[in-house]
Amino acid sequence: CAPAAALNDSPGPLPDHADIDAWDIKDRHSISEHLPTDPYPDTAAHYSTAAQWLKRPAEEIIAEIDAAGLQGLGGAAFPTARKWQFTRAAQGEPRTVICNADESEPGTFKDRHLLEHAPHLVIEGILIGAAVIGARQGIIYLRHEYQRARAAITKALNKARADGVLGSDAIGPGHDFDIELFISPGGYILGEETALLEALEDRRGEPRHKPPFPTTAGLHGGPTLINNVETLAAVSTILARGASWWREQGIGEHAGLKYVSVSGDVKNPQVLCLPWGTTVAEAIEHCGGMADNRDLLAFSPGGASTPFLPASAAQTPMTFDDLRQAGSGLGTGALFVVGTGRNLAEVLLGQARFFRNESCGKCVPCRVGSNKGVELADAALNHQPNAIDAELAELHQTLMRTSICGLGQVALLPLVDGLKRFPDEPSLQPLRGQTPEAD
Ligand code: L3W
Ligand code: SF4
Repeated sequence: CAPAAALNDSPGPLPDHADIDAWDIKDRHSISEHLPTDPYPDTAAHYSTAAQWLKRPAEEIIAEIDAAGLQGLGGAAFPTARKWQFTRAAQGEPRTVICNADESEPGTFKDRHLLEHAPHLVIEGILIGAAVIGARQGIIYLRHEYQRARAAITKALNKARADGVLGSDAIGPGHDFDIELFISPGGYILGEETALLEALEDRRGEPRHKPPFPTTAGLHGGPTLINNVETLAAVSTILARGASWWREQGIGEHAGLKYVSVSGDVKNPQVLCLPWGTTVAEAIEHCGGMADNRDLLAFSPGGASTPFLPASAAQTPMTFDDLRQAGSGLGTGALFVVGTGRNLAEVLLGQARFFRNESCGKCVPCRVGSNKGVELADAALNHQPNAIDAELAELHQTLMRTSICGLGQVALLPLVDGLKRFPDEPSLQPLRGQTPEAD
């Protein structure tokens, strides 16, 4: 196991090799420094929310989060208040809060923005979570390429310790609490919550079977609260401004605000903070519209795990329910925009390749099936057209039913779904045994 002292909380020298930080959207496009949900324009006010709420019963904190309607913003939308309630009610030690900052879903970079620009909001969310579940330790589990975020978190943690926010009696007399920064050993699957626990316990980072859920049996077998970066930042904001304020930020019946990473064929790829209920078309407009005079061909609203929808669905509000009903999902809120003139089949194959490459190999169907799907599609697209749509659909069903974790369940989904949803797309015809010209 990895004792707290062994956890890596020193940023060390920044490497000079090319890494993800070299891809700096701030350098290429204007991105707002202003964080619309940040309730603390004055940095001296940081942690005042925690100071007030920690005097109140934990049930009131959970009730306020519940009233705000907050759902997990890492991709799965599990009700946050329920997760906090389950973890609080679970018996056993050690009790831990983990911030999942291993943001790796393709097209997703909103957590990076929050960590770099508002680490105190995230730390405050962890602190409040710790008070609610009675945790003695907190961990920020960070994607290893996020060097600037690492520096920002380290600075913020040191400041919080110096100010007495973390450390002795942090969440009440006799209740010490501190937060360690742990750098993920790397690899997409290590952000899956149970693989993350394995890595923290110094084992090979492979997903565990669920249940039991981390709420009852997480790190070293103890109750563990694992939330995404944006979820924890939203908790601080909701408690600072109130659940009613949060609900009013949404459009119509939708509640709250959502950070969205927008990339692809838009003029200004960027992180947006949008009212819930904003449509896909409006998000594209916020980014300056389509780039290079292209029209919208398709979009994926929530990362590589969520199927592409056609341009005709662009008026769909960016909410979990609306996008699910439209046949896709909000996922991590990573809107990937594809313009006309692009080869959609290659985009879909690229997603399947990503999951094939990132499969940890624990389940045979995922390891073998994801590779088989990629090889079949690659051969039909790049060598000889072949009617493989039915075979791919069957393979996907097998992976859906037999994979331990979400990766295997979605590895072939965008490709299989795209074949059904885009019957007239020329680039996909080779997967139906036809050459594009034959249409
Ligand atoms: C207690 C129960 N807890 C569920 C908890 C569970 C987890 C959360 C959601 O995958 C998805 C995946 C990706 N008692 C519980 C319970 N929980 N039932 O609720 O659980 P689950 O299993 O629905 O999802 P997950 O395994 O956490 C997350 C999708 O998100 N995704 C992308 C993810 C990528 C990132 C990233 O790069 N940061 O998040 C995009 O769509 O496919 O389906 O905490 O323990 N009865
Ligand atoms: Fe690993 Fe794939 Fe199985 Fe997930 S589904 S545990 S990624 S082999």
